[in-house]
Amino acid sequence: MNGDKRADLAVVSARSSSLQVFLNTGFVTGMFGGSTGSISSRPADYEYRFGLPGYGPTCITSGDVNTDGILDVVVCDSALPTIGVMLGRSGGGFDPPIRLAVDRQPSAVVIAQLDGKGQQDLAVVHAGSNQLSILLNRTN
Ligand SMILES: [Ca+2]
Ligand SMILES: [Ca+2]
Repeated sequence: MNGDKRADLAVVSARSSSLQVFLNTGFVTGMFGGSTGSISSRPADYEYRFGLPGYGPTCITSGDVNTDGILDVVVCDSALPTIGVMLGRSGGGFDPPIRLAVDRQPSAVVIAQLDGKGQQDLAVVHAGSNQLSILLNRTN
């Protein structure tokens, strides 16, 4: 997520209504916070606050949605029938979420090419219904 070719960790919390990114330091014993620490005991390298605590995101996935070579994330919103696409910034971090309407209580999302047209599309399942939402990417 910082372009150094080392896989990093991004987590969301509905309770604190936040997205946190922990960068991979590249050392096995020091990866994600050190051999004596834990992920939760280390401050995040990047944090985004969505709004009211308790109404935050419940799932996250990553991929390059707009194919600009920078990793993006897509989060499920626990309170609204939406998902949020957060485009990665070249210098690190993410833009505020672009909210897309789906069915109630989105609970998992995947980024994949679903219609064979080359762009990354989104598929969403919901805890609040038996619907599958497919959002096809129409950007050029
Ligand atoms: Ca990295
Ligand atoms: Ca991107």
